Amino acid sequence: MEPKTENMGFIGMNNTAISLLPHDGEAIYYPGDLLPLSNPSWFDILTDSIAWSNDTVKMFGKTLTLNRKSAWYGDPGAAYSYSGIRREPLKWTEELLMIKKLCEEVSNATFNSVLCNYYHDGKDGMGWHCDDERELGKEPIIASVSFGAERIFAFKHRNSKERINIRLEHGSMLIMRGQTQHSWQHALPKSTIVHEPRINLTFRNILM
Ligand SMILES: O=C(O)CCC(=O)C(=O)O
Ligand SMILES: [Mn+2]
Repeated sequence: MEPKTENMGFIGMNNTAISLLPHDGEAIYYPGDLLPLSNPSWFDILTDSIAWSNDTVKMFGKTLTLNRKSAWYGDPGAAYSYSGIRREPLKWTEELLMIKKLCEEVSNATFNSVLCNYYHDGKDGMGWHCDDERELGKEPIIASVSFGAERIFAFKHRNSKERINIRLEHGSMLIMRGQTQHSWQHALPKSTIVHEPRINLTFRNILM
């Protein structure tokens, strides 16, 4: 698989990728047709090859099991704690390493881990949050790749409450960097009109 790196400029250069945030961070959207991930078979390959388990969150001292499924992969030692739960990484699969390499080429950054999320349909979503855990460092770079059903992804500025929505299509990539995780929250809102499943992979770099 040879990624097409020659046409990955920002909007204003050659109109191939879209810069979403007006200030306080950078979020660049690469539509699926810019990347070599648009083959629909990617969805089934990832569904079958990732060790999905039901996601859990700790709330008011109780552990709740969510419908959404997830998995955490990475280099040995790249453990991640969020929502009060510490996760040790599973060993990289061939497919995840291939997608990681593409993310590194597009973002010019390196990643040592990935959070995989599986949303059965529009009833599964993710609430407002920032990926600002200490182990991600001061200005984390996160590459988010989506497969399957198109879903709206929303940003909300922490102070001004400005809202920006983007439809994340199959085979697309969203790169967040700079101040994004400090100044903007993001969410995957639930939807009554989405009946198909979606997979999202967020590649991260855990400081070790
Ligand atoms: O599913 C998505 O597009 C967002 C996932 C996300 O924000 C996360 O895993 O932190
Ligand atoms: Mn997030």
